[in-house]
Amino acid sequence: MATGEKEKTIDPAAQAMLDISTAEGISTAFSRAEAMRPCPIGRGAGCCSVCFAGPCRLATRPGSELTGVCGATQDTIAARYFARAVAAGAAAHSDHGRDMALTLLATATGKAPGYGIHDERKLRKVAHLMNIKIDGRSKEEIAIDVANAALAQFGNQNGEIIYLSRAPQKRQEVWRQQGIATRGIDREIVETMHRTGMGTDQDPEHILTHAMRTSLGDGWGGSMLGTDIGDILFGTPSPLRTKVNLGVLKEDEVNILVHGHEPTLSEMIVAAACQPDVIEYAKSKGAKGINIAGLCCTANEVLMRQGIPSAGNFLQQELAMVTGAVEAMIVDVQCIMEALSPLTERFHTKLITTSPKAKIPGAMHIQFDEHDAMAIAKLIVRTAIDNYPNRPKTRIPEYSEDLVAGFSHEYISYMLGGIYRDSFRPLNDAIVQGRIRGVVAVVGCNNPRETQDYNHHTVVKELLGNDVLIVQTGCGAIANAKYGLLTPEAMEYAGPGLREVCEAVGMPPVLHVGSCVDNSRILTALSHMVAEGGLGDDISDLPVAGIAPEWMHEKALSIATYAVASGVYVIMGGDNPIGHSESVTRLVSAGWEKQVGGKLEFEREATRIVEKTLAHIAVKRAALKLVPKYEPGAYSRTFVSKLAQLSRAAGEEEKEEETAQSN
Ligand code: NFS
Repeated sequence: MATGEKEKTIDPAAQAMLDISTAEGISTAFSRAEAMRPCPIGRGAGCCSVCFAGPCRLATRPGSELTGVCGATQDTIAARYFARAVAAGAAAHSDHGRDMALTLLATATGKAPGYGIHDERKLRKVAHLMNIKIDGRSKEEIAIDVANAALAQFGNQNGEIIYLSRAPQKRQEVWRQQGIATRGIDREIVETMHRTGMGTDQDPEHILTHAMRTSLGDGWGGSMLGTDIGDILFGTPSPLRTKVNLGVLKEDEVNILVHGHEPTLSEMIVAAACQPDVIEYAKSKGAKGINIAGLCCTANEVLMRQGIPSAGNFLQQELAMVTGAVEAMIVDVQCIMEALSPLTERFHTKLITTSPKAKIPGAMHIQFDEHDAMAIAKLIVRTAIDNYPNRPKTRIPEYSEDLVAGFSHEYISYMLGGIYRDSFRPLNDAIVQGRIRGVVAVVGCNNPRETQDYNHHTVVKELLGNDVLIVQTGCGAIANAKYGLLTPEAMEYAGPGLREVCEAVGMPPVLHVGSCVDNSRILTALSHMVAEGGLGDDISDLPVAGIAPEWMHEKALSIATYAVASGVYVIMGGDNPIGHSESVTRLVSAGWEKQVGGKLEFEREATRIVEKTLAHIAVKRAALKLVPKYEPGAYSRTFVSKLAQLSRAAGEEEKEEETAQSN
């Protein structure tokens, strides 16, 4: 659903804060998105700015014959634009992974007091995958080797990064045959930047193929290392119950929001806030205690492992400040709106930047250093406490919902198979029998160009009703948590087959598997499903799909690309970012399907996303000769049909409007 005058969000908490913002003339991403129409040329990659003979504005209408000053065609420009976005996204996730490896090294060498190795089993598992000797060695010795091997993945020049070997054999062969087996994480990102500068790679297909190689270094490299090392340091998640939405803020406690992406600092803030001297200090300022909550993917990191509540997803960062109840917002990297800083002039919240990589004018900077983590975390928490007496009248919306999170692929396997024989067998069997039709990952951001959470919610609810098991990460998981879909009670939306399986296993039908780097857990789970047997011999054979219905970040394009390169059908909501080139749009869908078995499509309407996903699952099931046969229309439940009617009506209205305008 596109953003209209009334429909900015389906979240009552966000709506309450938006009403206040409108009444008080507070600018938010919602109001700015309304005031700022997207540039019609830039939106579909119709503009090139990689050299300074330009920028060259090309496509103003499809089929335009214009080229850039250098002769670059619309197709080359769109391919370069896409590849650069993938490189930027891969860089963000991978730099996160690198920092985790550096923290592990500092921890294992005794230079990061306060951190420890919490999951030795996972450490040994990762060491085994990396061919590192385990027997007779201390966990620190093993961890040093693991950290160094991880760091070597970034600068590796030849051969392949180690984790590609976790994929099914057939998938690895596809990568080698296509020349996209990642050599080194950094190497491919740098090469993308080189190739896509003025005057180097000018063959759109060739550029896009390298984009896949770069993205695989994210999914099977930087992100996977980020996840694994996060688990080693802070523990592999297992289910826990907590709360979500702005209502988790507390009237009578010091509210500290951790926002951004990396768990290193946020874990330490959580630990610091539990120290008796710090709690006493808060009480001395009149507060009853200290309440930590998260935003964006930092929220998911500490939620998955510590049960720390989430105040909301991407579009709720400004709204949290508007409650007047946030003493400090601690940010590190990624997805932090610059608009938070001017907001601190109207509210008492201290915006504290902590990463050596990210400063914001107007924010306080307390640089985090893992070598002295607890002291810095305490300083930050005390700064928040000192701000408590400055709190104005608050207006915390009374909306919060329970959720169950913590489904690492290890836990999923254990949950399915039991402690003595953890395995994906029961899941594969349920898919083979048709009780579960397929598995779909619904992931990614919010985008103020879309009604907040609407597509996330609609797509998931509808797929559940069609016996599709859902896995979620990132802001998408938070979106559905806000409406109670991440609880066992969500079973009421599940189709009869899915419900039966979930009840037998004792799992909810929507599994929160973590932050965006934890999409790598999904790659691992898919590889396990293939290894388990009965569903083909490659990821591209599985009846699965990936959806990012409200994405906005370059990271989402990188995730989509590595999922496709791993053999998955991916649908992204919103506008097609390469829409000015029909040929490049075809290359990433039909073209990539031929090359690697996965494909990428852009589709705005939730109802179409659902239909396409179910049709794809049906095709894959038919290829595997699984029952039930694909019956067109069989999945068109009332809800989908109603949506289809609505979207058709909306389309007709739009057309009428266009006709009226052109007359
Ligand atoms: Ni998590 Fe993915 Fe950002 Fe949300 Fe989007 S980028 S890393 S999903 S908005 S935090």
